[in-house]
Amino acid sequence: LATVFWIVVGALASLPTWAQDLRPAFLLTGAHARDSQDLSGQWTYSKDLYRTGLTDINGWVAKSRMQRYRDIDVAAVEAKGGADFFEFDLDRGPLMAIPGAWNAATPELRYYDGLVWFQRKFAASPQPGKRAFLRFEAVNYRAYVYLNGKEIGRHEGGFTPFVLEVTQALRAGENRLVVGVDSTHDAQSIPTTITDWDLYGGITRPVRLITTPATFIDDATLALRPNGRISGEVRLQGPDAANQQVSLAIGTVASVRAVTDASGRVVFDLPAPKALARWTPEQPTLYDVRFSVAGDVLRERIGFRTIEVKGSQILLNGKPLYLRGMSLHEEEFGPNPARNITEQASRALLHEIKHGLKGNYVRLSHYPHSETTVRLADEMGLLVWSEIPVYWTVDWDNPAVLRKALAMQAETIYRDRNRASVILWSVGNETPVSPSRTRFHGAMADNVRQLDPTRLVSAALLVERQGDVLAIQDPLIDKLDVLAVNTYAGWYGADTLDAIANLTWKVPSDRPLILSEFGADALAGYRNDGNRKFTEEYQAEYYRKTLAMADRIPTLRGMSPWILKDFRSPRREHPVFQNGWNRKGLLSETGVRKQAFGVLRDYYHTK
Ligand code: GCB
Repeated sequence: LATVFWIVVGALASLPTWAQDLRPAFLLTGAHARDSQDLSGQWTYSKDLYRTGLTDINGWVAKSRMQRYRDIDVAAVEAKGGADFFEFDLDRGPLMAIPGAWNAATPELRYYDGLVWFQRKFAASPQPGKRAFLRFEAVNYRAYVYLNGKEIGRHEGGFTPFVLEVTQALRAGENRLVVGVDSTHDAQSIPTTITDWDLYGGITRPVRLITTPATFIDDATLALRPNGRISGEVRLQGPDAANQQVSLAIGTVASVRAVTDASGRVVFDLPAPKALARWTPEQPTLYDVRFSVAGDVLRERIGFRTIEVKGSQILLNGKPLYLRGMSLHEEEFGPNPARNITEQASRALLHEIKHGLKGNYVRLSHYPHSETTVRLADEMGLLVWSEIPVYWTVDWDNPAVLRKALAMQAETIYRDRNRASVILWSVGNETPVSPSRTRFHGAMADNVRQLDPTRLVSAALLVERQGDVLAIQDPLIDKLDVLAVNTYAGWYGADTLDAIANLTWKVPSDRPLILSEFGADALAGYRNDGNRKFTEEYQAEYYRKTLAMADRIPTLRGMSPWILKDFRSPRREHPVFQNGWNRKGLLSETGVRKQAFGVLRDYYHTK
């Protein structure tokens, strides 16, 4: 389709310039608390493997017959009789619950990878002087959005939100929203076609129609700095954005005012009030923060804490921290997950980490998880590692791909920078070392620091084996605050479990290290004497040996073993033990605890 340009490839200028154009046009920070209509519910759909809905434009096929996004009452046309006919009708299409991935919705779509059209009709009553926006929390992987037959925008990237203004396209009465969702990945997508998790195509997170005044608060952020000050900024958008008085209230402990500049922006910088309670995993205090201007209010729940690295220590509010963590995929408990992360589903997963394992930390792998999950982490007191899916292989030499990564990172940071729980931005997972890959990650690390100087930068690195010595040989470490490695000795490779006891680590002594992954498969209920892989005993013993090894690393400041729960992965097709599931969970897919769960819980009790 010649008219589609996902990414405008410009010359790669200096980083600050990227950082600026990477800011999405609209953010609608705090969207969950805004005046909105939730478009969740039953949508109709039409699958489109040959992409006729997109490609039959001005083509040989009559223009009208297959374009699913047309604003047309197909049944009414048919009732009239005559020459016109159509080869779709979203009004009479099958139903699917949105949000949710199509893979779990019907067996026919279990392994479907391609384009599907979704439609939702909704009533609206646009008011003069107000603006309307559609906010999608996530569409995996590409979205083509049409309102009442008009294209209103596109988005690439399966895990980050996007906001499209629809003030002009919205009409009084019934509106027809059509979204083409293309799940196909390729060598230039992020991630590429090669991962170890399920595809989960679809509108996987909520969609909302949000109404704002003509001039509104598009973004507001605040953070506690190690210098004891609270600083942040507010940005207005609209005709009256300049010279507006903005009021900020942090619960009942602080309130200040300031006036926006010509661009509608204002910076706040105030001493932290004496009474301000620090957010910690043990006491996750959140304040009701209120940003207001004439005609608009933005409400947030914000926790205040500092995070720093000093030598090999990670300091939370100035105190040394040990991360008792767990890795997590975005996939709810149950035999047929749909990546429908309701608050209840997310709470059930995080509860097992926080209370089942006595953890204080979660690695949200390998992509930004739902806003619900990150907000719950704030509320429940779990520190968060956040990453975008720059995973295994990426087209490192392609500037358009780098730009995609930076844009995805920007969308994630703008979305989550008010979350106290998020302490680490990771710039990659297990990417083989090469000069172009290191440059790529280096640009990502610089971008993170530019966008968010208040958090730490890390990456899950590959471990280098030199006899019995495990080492990190990676020039990227110069760009990282916290080193992290994935290690699988005793599972992948030739080592027996007993050999783990002989392994030693050679890592920089001046920086904190975390084990971002280690793990072994076990099928819940499969028991044996412990020598066989896939038994619960083997996995439990693997954990004992690996934890003993971890205790021998002087700079180790935490871990996020792989993984809380068995998760769907098309890579894993052993017909007895796997059947499409990666079995490295400490819990089965339905939440049954394996032996190793108790091993890790007991270990965390001692930490
Ligand atoms: C890894 C990957 C993770 C895989 C895991 C495994 O190193 O980071 O995505 O699922 O190993 O199970 O092999």
